[in-house]
Amino acid sequence: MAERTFVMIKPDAVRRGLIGEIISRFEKKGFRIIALKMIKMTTEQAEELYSPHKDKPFFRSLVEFATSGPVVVMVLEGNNAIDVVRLMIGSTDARKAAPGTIRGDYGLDIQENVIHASDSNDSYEREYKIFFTQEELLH
Ligand code: FUP
Repeated sequence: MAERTFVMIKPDAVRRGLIGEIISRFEKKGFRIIALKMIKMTTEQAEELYSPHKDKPFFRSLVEFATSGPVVVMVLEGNNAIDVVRLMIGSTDARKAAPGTIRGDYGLDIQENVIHASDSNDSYEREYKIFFTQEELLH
């Protein structure tokens, strides 16, 4: 079933020059890029993106990290995009993420963990609207 998901390449991965490597994996897998841009997100956008974690002890530090440099945000479309992209990115804690996953191959930290992807359709609907207008979805 064609489905959409929201993906963000985090500031650590942008700083380390991994944008191309990561986008390339999604293209080779067969996903269609529906929207794509590099931005420096605002504190308000970061707080909204991570609002499910607003009561967690790591929330402020997470918002600071997310706003610490440019990120690349995108909408991908393909069969079961939400679950497949979650499989491709691997476990939250990059130290424990399986080799072969994006976090497993490129990360070594639980906070600076390279990439974000929506974990459900409800998350997708909430998250992409923080960064894109309807007009920016190009298919
Ligand atoms: P994920 O969906 O895999 O990105 O993970 P979560 O939604 O559980 O967490 C969101 C972000 O919070 C993670 F990307 C990293 C950060 N985090 C921490 O910084 N510390 C923690 O103990 C757990 C998560």
